[in-house]
Amino acid sequence: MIHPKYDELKIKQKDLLNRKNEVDLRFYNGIYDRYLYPVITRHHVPIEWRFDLNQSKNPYFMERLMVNATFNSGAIYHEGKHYLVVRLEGADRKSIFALASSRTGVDGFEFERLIHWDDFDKQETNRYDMRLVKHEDGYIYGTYCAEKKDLLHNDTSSAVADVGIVRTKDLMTWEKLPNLLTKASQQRNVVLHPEFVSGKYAFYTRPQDGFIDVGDGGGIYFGCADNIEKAEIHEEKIIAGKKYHTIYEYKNGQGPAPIKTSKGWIHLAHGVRQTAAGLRYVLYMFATDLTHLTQVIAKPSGYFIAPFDDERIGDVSNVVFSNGWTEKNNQVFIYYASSDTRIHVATTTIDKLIDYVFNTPQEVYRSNDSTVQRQQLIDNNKKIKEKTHG
Ligand code: M1P
Repeated sequence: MIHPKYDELKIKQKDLLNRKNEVDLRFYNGIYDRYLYPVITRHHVPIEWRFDLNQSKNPYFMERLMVNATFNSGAIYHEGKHYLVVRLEGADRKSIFALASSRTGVDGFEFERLIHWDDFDKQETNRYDMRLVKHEDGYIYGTYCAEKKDLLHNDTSSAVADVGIVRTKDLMTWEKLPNLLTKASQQRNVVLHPEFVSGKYAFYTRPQDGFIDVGDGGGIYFGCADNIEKAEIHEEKIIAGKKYHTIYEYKNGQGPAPIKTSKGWIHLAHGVRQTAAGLRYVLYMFATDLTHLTQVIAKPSGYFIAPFDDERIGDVSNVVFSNGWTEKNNQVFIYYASSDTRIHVATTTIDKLIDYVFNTPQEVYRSNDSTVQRQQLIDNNKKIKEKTHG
């Protein structure tokens, strides 16, 4: 016998999993569509992953392993499905990776399995924010933040962020490779480039001095490793740095691996600024040259996605963060998490992203120049209206 509450919870969850998602008509910018419902929340996590069904051991049908949040997921389109490697955070604060999939990409996501690998890095305490990349060597790689205690400091909250690397061919069995080595004391938001660069494995990195604070340098860098089995980057070159009075003034980081288009590699990144209410995370875009991968060739002004409506509230409020997107027949599905709590999707097309990145007024750094930029738009529109309406 299973506790009667089980069937009740299953029925409720089935309704949630079967719920069709719809474009959120309250929002329009012509660049992407937002959707009414998050694609994954903690309520999507199977009952069997949280409750012990053994009546004699769990007579009150207690939730034995609670889930705090589901967020920051890696994403890949593979064999007809949109797969997410979700950061599933338990009540114990530990993040674990769980695979979920959907055929539509906007609804019907169901958890399939937890992701395991041979645990040879015994210092790794927490793992999160995986980026998935189908590399031209034939493997699907995952790079993630492997966090451990900073043994040089007594403070119980001081930590070190390393870069874990795993790989798979089928998303079922995963092989752990040694962590990436670089000259920086810490790294987060490290992403593998999908193609070889002069026969090497290329990475987008984000060196940092501290666990939260990136320090004086900071920004998205690029570096290559001779091999992946013992990956080591000897030299990193900055691509996109922090800059005073921008949305990425405090720090930034590469989102998923860039998408190759006819005009350039299109990147999604997060930018962070300080406010009186704490850090604010938004997403922005830029493009790099198809052959000179460290050369930024376009950078539309300001943010691309910012927290909207309910997205503003969560465990870490005023945050949107993306480490995964999928592409299918020119359609792009951007998976972003809000406030470190749940996962949403925004949909667009490659053509729209090219138009957005290359034809949006580019970043200027002073109010005076922003005034000029907006005045030009107003004046041009005035002329168009006069021509049309006389
Ligand atoms: O809490 C917001 C985000 O903070 C960190 O981002 P960054 O790497 O730029 O410091 C990450 O821990 C991320 O997981 C989290 O969503």
